[in-house]
Amino acid sequence: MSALELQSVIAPDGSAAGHDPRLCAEGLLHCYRTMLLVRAFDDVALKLQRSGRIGFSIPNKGVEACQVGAASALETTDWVFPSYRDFGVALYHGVTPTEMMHNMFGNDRDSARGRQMPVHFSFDKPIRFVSISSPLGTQIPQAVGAAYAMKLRGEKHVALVSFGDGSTSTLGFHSGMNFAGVWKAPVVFLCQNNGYAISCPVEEQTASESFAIKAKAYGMPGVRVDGNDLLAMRQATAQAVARARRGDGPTLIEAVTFRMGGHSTSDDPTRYVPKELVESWAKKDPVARFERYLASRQLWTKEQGEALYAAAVEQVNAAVREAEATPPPKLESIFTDIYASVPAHLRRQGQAAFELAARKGDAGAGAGKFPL
Ligand SMILES: Cc1ncc(C[n+]2csc(CCOP(=O)(O)OP(=O)(O)O)c2C)c(N)n1
Repeated sequence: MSALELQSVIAPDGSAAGHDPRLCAEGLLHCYRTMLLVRAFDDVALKLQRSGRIGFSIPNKGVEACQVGAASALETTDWVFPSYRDFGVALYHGVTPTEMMHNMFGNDRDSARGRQMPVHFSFDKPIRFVSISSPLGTQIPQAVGAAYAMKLRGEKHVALVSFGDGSTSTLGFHSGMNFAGVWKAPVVFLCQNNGYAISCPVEEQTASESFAIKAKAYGMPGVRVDGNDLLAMRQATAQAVARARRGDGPTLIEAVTFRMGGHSTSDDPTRYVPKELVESWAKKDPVARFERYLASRQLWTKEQGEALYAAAVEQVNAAVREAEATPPPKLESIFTDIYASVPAHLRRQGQAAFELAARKGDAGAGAGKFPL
């Protein structure tokens, strides 16, 4: 398979004759429910942002199959080094919408206690889903280092690192790919080519004929996969994972997909994405494509799909109710989880601040806001 040939399994009409997804009916439905949960989270988060209840969210509409298909090929003992746009990977691996919502509201049950931006999840539980970093591409060398460490220790686990097309222009991508190739590290590079890096289209991101072909320069296979085809993503990731686990080294997967929403809920993509492009990708909607496949297996009807989506929205709404009712972090938590023992000068400064707050009272929500 050349680096430029697009791999797909599910035909546009939903048929996948002769393909064995290596998932039972319940496994396929778990993938479907996770995609619906991602979409429901998107819808609810947009309303929360528009009504001023959260700072922002990152839309995932259009990239659900790419993320869930890849996640479904991992074991829970494998590591994920995600980007901020990886809700499908997190939810597939057992993160709950409530845990994500605590971060979105920055409340006292957010594991970072409100010190991070929304969508920069980290989880207080034994899950191999690494906390999200804002600087693009930094997760790439981290994943390679972790994968190489597993190789040195003789562990048979794999690291999957996920990033967007824009992140291939970072130093982290080139150094990570180079080290992984040289060390034959057990890592899978998942480049989600969703068409844009904020407003920068892929044509302005690279002069290369594809992202997958960049793998050749680093001595590893590169594959281009239809990112809106859940089974193709699952198959390609499973092959890359098996190769890494065998000790044969890394693979670069370019998932060709499309971001059907804005970069974030603060963005207006209508100002730079041509209408015709949005319309052409809407016809390739990954959720509808998987529904057609499930229907061809007698696992889906329109009514069942609507009921499952309504259940997903209710699950996210329940998460909102819980997160919104949870109080903000206490001022005294400012040093919690930071130092094994708080240095004396910080303890003094903290004490002075706590005493001042006790005398003057809480400044109240919104006080001291950056004047934007
Ligand atoms: C090193 C660095 N440069 C710039 C930014 C600002 N920035 C945030 S998101 C983004 C676009 C990233 O696009 P891509 O990697 O394609 O991921 P996508 O958002 O499309 O999923 C940019 C430029 C950043 N966070 N880090």
